[in-house]
Amino acid sequence: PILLVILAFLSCKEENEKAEVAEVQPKKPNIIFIMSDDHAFQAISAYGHPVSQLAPTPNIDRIATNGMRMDRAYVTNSICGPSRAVILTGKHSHINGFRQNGDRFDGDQPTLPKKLQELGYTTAILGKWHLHGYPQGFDYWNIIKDQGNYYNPDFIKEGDTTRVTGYATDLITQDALNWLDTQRDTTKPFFMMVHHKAPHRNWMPALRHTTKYDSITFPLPDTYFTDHAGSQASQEQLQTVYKDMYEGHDLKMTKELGSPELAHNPWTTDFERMTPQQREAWDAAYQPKNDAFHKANLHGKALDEWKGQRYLRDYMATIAAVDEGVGQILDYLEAHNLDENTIVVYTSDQGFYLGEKGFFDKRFMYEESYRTPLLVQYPKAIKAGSHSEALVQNLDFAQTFLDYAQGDSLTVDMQGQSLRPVLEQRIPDTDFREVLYYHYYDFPAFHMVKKHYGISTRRYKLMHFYDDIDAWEFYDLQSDPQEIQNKIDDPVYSEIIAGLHKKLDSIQGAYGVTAKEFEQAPQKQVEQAYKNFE
Ligand code: SGN
Ligand code: CA
Repeated sequence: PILLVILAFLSCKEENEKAEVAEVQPKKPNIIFIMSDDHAFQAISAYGHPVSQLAPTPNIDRIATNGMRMDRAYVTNSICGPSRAVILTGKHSHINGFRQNGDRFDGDQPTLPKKLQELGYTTAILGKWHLHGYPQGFDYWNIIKDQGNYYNPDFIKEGDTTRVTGYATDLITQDALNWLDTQRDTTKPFFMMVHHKAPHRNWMPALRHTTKYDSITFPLPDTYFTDHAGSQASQEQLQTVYKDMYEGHDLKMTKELGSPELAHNPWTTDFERMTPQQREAWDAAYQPKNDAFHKANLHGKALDEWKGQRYLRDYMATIAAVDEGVGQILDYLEAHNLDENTIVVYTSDQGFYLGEKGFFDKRFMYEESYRTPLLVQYPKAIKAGSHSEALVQNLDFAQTFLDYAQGDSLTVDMQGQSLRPVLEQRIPDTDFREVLYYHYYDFPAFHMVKKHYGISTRRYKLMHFYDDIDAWEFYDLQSDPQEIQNKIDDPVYSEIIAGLHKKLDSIQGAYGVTAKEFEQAPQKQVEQAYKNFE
């Protein structure tokens, strides 16, 4: 017995020593950053929007249950490439140089993954890249070429492009699981960016999900039909569901009863890439519903509403595979005891319209596209089931991850703020940030949303549309959350608006915005673009 006591004492001592070592040198957290493309917060059931309640996302919601749901997360520039550049650099578009899709990312500049490598991390990026050039700062990368395709997409790995048979979302999830399981350097903490193509246009669900929501009638927004009074920029956009979607490519409508042949389908590549077997399974799912549509012989408002339903069914069904993939990654972490020490983030490169104001796509500084979903779990430090109303931005990710990776010695040349005090509920949400800055440049381009910049506070929003227009808009989100009453000329708000102008000037100064940022596109180019996209 004495021997047992001694042994027990010794092992206890050893445990204590281990614990001490662990305390002195805390293990750096792993980071998994899962970002989908164009995933509206309205389409994540943890956010409670009625559309999502009919098409829940149980696995994405697990992150909210395990951690924090952020209700006021925004982007700085609501479009794909620019959002990604902001996340990688922690700097606004005018500083990182990537203002609009089609720009080329200067990969030589300092970035989050490079910094994490310096701090001892192994890093990987899988899926959508969309910044041209190849990724730097990643030990492993396997990216989708350009926008990518849902079926049999091209992947670029170490410079080689290969068409891979399968469904993009599943292929990206599988690659993530493989990297975690067999490829990463297990002696190092890891940073993995999993960037889905889904649910980007043209919303092609996996074959197993093509009829998933056919029996559901989704609620269309109150503003689905609107005249956009008060917003010239909204009147002149080209992203209205029932005007600008292509009947074949976007809505998967067929030309006539009894035929699988698609109606207007200007970019044939998405469907042409399918194998004959995939196409057969697809047609077997879509032709009966398209035939039913032809028989119904809809017109006018009924047709516009039918298009809204088809859009939402496909959009939500495309998310189903993303949700399953998130579940598989979370399961993997739990099965391998990695969940406690891993920060898992779920977000989108921006928000998206599910028919609000009649829109699809993004770009505008209105809430649906300006806001982005943001869920974060990290059992060690973030309280399960918590939520936050702090005004945060995709600009903040880099500093947040570096803060967790590096601790209090953090000094970086970036423009965001670490979210750590918010995530760990160490400060009231209202203390985090008062004003957010936004600037969208991608004009003339797809959907013809005009260039604009602006600021938002917890309650108000002021924006200026410029280029072939010079129009200010102001909204009181408290009385008008749908942003349909532009109150820029309402004397009731004149003092508030004057105060916002001052804040706008000062935040532009603080972020280093110069006159160069407000250059106009040549008028001829704008006119031509309206013709091209109409
Ligand atoms: C494509 C889409 C557009 C979309 C842009 C930018 N058309 O051009 O609808 O706005 O991408 O999206 S598509 O029919 O070819 O998909 S982004 O998310 O990459 O910025
Ligand atoms: Ca996007």
